[in-house]
Amino acid sequence: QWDHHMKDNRQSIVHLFEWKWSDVASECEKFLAPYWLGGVQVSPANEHRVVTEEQWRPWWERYQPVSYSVVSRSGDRAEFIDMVNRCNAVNINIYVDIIFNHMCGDGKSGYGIDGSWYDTTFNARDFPAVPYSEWDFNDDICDRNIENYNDEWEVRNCRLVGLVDLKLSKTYVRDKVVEFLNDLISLGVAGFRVDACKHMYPEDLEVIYGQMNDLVTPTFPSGSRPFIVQEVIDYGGEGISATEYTHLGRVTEFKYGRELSNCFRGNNDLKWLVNWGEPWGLLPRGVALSFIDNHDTQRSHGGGGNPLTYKEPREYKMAVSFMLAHDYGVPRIMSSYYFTDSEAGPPSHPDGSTKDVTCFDEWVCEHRWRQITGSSWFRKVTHGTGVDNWWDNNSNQIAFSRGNLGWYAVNNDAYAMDATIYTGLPAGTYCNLYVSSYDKDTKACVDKENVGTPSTVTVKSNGDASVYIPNNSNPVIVIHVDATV
Ligand code: AAO
Repeated sequence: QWDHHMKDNRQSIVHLFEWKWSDVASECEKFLAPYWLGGVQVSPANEHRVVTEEQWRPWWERYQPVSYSVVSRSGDRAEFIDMVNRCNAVNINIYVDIIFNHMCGDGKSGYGIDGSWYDTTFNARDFPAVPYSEWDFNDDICDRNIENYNDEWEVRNCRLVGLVDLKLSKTYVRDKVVEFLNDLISLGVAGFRVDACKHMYPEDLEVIYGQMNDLVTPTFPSGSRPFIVQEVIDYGGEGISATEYTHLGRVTEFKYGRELSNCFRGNNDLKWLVNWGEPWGLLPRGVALSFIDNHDTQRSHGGGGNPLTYKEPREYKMAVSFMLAHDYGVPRIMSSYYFTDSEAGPPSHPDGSTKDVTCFDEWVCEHRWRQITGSSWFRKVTHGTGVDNWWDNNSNQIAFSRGNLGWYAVNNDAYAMDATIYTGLPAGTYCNLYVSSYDKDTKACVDKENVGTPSTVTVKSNGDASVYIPNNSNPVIVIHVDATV
C-alpha cells in the first residue's frame, strides 16, 4: 500500500486535475509514456452532484458523491475503462481520487450526473442508487458541522463543510465502499488517493483497506496491494496527526510544499536544505507523498500553506525541479487549468461539459514544461541513490549529486553562481535538461534556450565541473548519465 507499482523504474505521478478520460488516455500515449512520467492521479470517477444552484458547475461538485456508478464529468464507465487499458498498455498507472468519508452536502436534492436521485433535505439521507439511507450516516451521534479541529471526536464524527457523514463503523457501509474500490481494481487501476482521511478513524480505514483485492494480473505482479495515498492535512498543532495513518499507506505531506515554497520565494536560505526531509519535521520518506501544490492549496481551498503555483512560474519550476531531483517521498506533479475564480470548474462548453485539453490555451499543463519533464527523467534515472556531494555558497546557491548518476544545481541568489564543484559524475559532457532537450538518436542537446544558463556541462576526469549560472529566468542545471553528448 506504500508501493506505487510504477513500471520501468518511473517515479513521478501527475495529477491531471479535471481532465476527461479520453484526454488522459491520449496523454498517456502521447506524452506521459515518452516523457518518463509513471502514473496519473485522476479526478473522482464516481457519480457526483451537478451543482448549478450555489455556483455554475464548480470543480468541487465532484467531491459530493451521489453513487458509486463510474460516471462523472470526466466521462462514463466505457471511457474510464478505455483510459485505464490504454494507459496500462503504455505502462502508465492510474490512481483514482476516492471519496467515502461523506456523500453530498446537507439540504440538497436532485439527480446526479448519472441520473441517480439523491435527497438530503429535511434530514433525509436518501441515496437509492447505492443504496444508503438515514441509518448509514452519523447524524445520530453528531448533527452539526466541524468547527473545532482540535476536537478529535468532532473531526471524525461531524460534518466536513456540511457534507453528510457516512457511518464507516457500520459493516454495511464499509461493504459498499469495498465493493466500489474492488470494482475499480478489477478495471485495472493501481491505487487510490483517499479524500478527507483525517475525518475517518484509522481503525475503519484499516478494515476497508484490508478487504481490497490485490491489483489485477498480469498488469501488476501477483500479490500487489493497491497504492494508497491518504489525504491528511497536518501542519502540526492539531489533535489529529498524519502519523496516525502511516501504517495504512502513504500520507500527503503538506509541510513539504509549504517549506519549499518558502525557500524558493527567498524567505529561507536554500543552504538549509542540506538536511531536507525528516530533520525538518517531515514524515519518514517511505510513507510520504510529496508535492508543491495541490488542487486545494493552489486556490486556497482548505489546507492553506500558500504554496508556489503556476502563477509564479520561475520559482515554481525551481521548487518542482528540486522536489524531483531530491530523493524524498513519492513526488506528485500538479497539472492545472488557468483560473482567477477559485470556485470555477474546468474549461467548459456552455452546456457545462468539459472541453478537450489543448495544453496551449486554457489548460496550464505544468507537467509538459521542459523544466519539469527533464527533472522527472532525472528522478527516474537516479532512483535508488541518495543525495550526495552537497555543495552550497552559504546562501542560496546549492548543488548535489544523486550517487554517481546525476547532478543538480540551482542559483536562487540575486547574483551569478560561478564555481568549480565536485559532481561525483564520470567525465563527459552532459545535456542540461532544464534549458534544453535531448535527442536520443543523435545524442545531441537540442532546442536550447538562450537565457545564460549553460545548455551543456562538462565534467572533468577528476569529477569537477566549472559552472556559471546567472540570476536569470531558468537558473538550474539538471544533468544525468543517460543524457550525454
Ligand atoms: C462545497 C462548498 C461548501 C459547502 C459544501 C457542501 O464549498 O461551501 O458547504 O460544498 O455543500 C471540496 C471543496 C469544498 C467543497 C467540497 C464539496 O474544497 O469547498 O464544499 O469539495 O463539494 C479540510 C479537510 C480536507 C479537505 C479540506 C477542503 O480536512 O480533507 O478541508 N480536502 C478534501 C479535498 C477537497 C474537498 C474535500 C476534502 C471534501 O481535497 O477538495 O472539498 O470532499 C485546517 C485543517 C484541515 C482542513 C482545513 C479546512 O487546515 O487542518 O484539515 O481541511 O482547515 O479549511 C492553516 C492551518 C491548517 C488549516 C488551514 C486552513 O494552514 O495550519 O491546519 O490553515 O486552510
